[in-house]
Amino acid sequence: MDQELLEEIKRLIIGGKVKRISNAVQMALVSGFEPQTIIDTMTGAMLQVGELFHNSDIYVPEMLVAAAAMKKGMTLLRPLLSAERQTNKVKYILGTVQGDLHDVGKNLVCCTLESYGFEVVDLGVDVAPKDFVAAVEQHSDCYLLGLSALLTTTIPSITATIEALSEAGLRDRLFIMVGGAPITWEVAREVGADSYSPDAYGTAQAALRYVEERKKEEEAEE
Ligand code: B12
Repeated sequence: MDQELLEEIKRLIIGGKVKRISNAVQMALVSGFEPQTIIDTMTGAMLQVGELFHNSDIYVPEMLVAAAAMKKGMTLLRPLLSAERQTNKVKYILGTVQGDLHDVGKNLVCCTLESYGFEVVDLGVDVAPKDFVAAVEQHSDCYLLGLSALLTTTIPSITATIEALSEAGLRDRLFIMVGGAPITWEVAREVGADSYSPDAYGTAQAALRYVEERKKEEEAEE
């Protein structure tokens, strides 16, 4: 298999070449690369984009087109993940809280979780507490929830969401993770979340760790 095809996908994501990404992904598939290998390549490229952005080597428009290219590639690859992974997935409800329209980081978290085998229920941006409650009620088998907030002024929306979940009697069944530029471990504790991560990779690792712990506890109880 031609490794250069993966290098090309990486370059297209970093360069935000939305129109050319589908063709490159198709070529990699035809040449025999597994969908997961291509997803890992795209995730690696997006992590590099995140780093370039944080070092001010690229700016918002470049980052947004890179994120769009990743999203386009994922729409092709998602249906191709193995049937076992499609049916045996752990769900993760994710959304940006009320009043907040930032979604680049949330989308990156979404793609990364999917690439690690989670089935993400993406509620989008500006999600009201009652809509988080409705989603958790609807997906009664889901115990993972991620709340994204990029504005200091929308941190209270996280608190309001967690309070609404408590009032609905749903809080205790959930492992709630929070993230976004103004969030720290201290903020996470203050709002009553269970976990925090500064990036998409850390989010996936923390979710995987929690799922493992939970499985062990369930096995011990049996
Ligand atoms: C792009 C951007 C925008 C775009 C958003 C486009 C979009 N579709 O998302 C636009 C132009 C629309 C925008 C608007 C505004 N913005 Co703005 N924006 C940014 C900017 C430059 C980048 C954010 C970003 O995409 N980062 C890149 C991604 C990859 O990183 P990330 O979002 O942090 O996500 C990572 C982690 O945080 C984590 N993560 C994210 N979500 C989650 C969730 C969970 C569960 C977990 C565990 C982890 C996690 O993983 C992600 C991937 O590694 C930031 C500055 C900055 N450096 O952060 C300002 C910034 C967030 N914006 C800011 C402001 C003030 C605004 C506006 C109010 C401006 C205005 N006056 O209109 C509006 C508000 C609109 C609204 N109601 O939401 C301020 C916020 C200040 C503050 N502390 O409150 C910032 C910090 C800029 C600044 N320095 O002043 N913005």
